[in-house]
Amino acid sequence: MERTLVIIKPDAVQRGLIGEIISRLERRGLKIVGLKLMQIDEALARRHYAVHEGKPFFPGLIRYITSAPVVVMVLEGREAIEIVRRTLGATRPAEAAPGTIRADFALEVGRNLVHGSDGPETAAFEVALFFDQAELISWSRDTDRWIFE
Ligand code: IDP
Ligand code: MG
Repeated sequence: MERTLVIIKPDAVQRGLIGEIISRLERRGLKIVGLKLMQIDEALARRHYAVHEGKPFFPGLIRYITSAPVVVMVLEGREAIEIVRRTLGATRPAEAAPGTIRADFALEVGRNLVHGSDGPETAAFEVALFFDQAELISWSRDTDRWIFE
């Protein structure tokens, strides 16, 4: 089973889309093992987005992600990383496939509502960046056998 980090970004929180976004990921069958509302400070934002440091959009990205509360969650499932990325849609909402969160609710790359880890190493790094071990719950779900073969 893989674990991946999702951030419901400030624009999604401000627009009242927390429930909609959690619902889409939850009903897909992914299991929630961590979930909280928080405000990202500048230091955390810089660590999370360190790979983008130096790019023209970096200062705006840090302002955006720290501008209002976010909801962070850890989702678990087979191939959870790729499944989440595909459920979110392409980074640029204009290029996102219809039916994805970014295509259905967003227009611009700088207000694209959600973050999902992009690979196993980043997922492990990001989960540890946002959650203490004690905040992550390993639980057995009675419906797992109806979701996983
Ligand atoms: P991802 O979120 O789909 O992994 P990345 O390329 O890793 O996309 O970029 C991280 C975030 O930085 C994007 O989700 C978006 O919020 C922001 N971003 C990326 N490119 C641009 C841009 O050209 N203008 C403004 N913001 C951008
Ligand atoms: Mg990325």
